[in-house]
Amino acid sequence: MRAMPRGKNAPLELVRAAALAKLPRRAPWTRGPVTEPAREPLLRPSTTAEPGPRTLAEPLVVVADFAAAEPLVRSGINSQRLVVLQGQEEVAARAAAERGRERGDGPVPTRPHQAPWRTLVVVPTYNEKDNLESIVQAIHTYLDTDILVVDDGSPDGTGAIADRLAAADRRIHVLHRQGKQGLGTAYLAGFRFAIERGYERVCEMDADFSHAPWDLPRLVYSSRDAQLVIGSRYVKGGCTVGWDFKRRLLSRGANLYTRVVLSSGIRDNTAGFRCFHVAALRKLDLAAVSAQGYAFQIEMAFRMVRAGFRVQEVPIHFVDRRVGKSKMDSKIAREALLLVPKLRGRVRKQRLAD
Ligand SMILES: Nc1nc2c(ncn2[C@@H]2O[C@H](COP(=O)(O)OP(=O)(O)O)[C@@H](O)[C@H]2O)c(=O)[nH]1
Ligand SMILES: [Mg+2]
Repeated sequence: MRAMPRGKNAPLELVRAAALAKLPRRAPWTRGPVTEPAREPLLRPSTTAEPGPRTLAEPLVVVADFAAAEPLVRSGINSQRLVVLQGQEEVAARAAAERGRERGDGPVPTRPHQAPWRTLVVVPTYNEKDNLESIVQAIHTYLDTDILVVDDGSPDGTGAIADRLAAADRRIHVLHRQGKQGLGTAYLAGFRFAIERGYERVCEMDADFSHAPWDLPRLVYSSRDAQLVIGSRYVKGGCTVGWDFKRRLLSRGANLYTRVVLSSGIRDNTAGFRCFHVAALRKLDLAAVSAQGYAFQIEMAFRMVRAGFRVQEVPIHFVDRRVGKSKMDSKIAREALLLVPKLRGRVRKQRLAD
């Protein structure tokens, strides 16, 4: 095992060594950036799932901290292969990550990372009974954080599972709402909860493992200088895995349309994996947010940009849900189509950032 470099350049040396040793080799005649194939098998973050054989064969890459991890992910390294030390001892961290990968749980840290801010992760649920317990467990494997489940009276009993989890762990909270009221209003309820209870960061994350739990601490750590961090599929190093052509076209089309109409500079406007500064949300007029469905993501990102806040996109591999059904429907798509052009006139430019 390689010894940890010492001295003031230690983190840099570590990254450089790791990068040089582990970057996929390129034939000299190939052009363009070094990237791994987008469609590599998912190492599914569940104790019951089988680990992807190719992913396991690829060596782990050790980096000193989350800041050092980002350039590697942008260069095409799957974050699933990253052992981010962030204070952990290297030998133990590598061993824990290796064991985690073999179990199918990803590059598990020796202990959950501690966010430097009081953080709440909001997980909206509608019929997620087969995902909820394992996603909550997976989140807590990677990040010691509070979690708020916002359940819209799921007919499959997800709400009762959430109550059981909350009763066993003080970090878990549940908000029950009457009937399916849409993703946007679920997140707004989560934001209000975060504001009222004095959290400093609030994250959005799906319950269905589309968002890798090991990417959650990356988002939170990246929020040091950005009031909104977006886990982005459409920046260098990001991708979607497992979606059929129709779903890819819908997402790409929605993002292209939004980019052209709003020209806010954001590439993945519909992404649902995010970290906000609660202080920034306090300054926004949340009562004015009109979108109820997925257009909510477009509207929130645009409002943040218009208010002068810094928005940063970090690449993620988004993986299609493993169990349960998508709640995406034509009504949700129509809402986005009609709302986007209105946002330009409706959301005024103002300087709310310090
Ligand atoms: N509370 C609540 N959660 C929702 C609603 N619609 C979707 N969700 C949740 O939002 C997340 C994203 O939805 P999903 O169906 O996976 O969308 P997709 O990934 O775009 O296909 C999942 O955790 C869903 O359970 C809703 O109306 N209310
Ligand atoms: Mg999903």
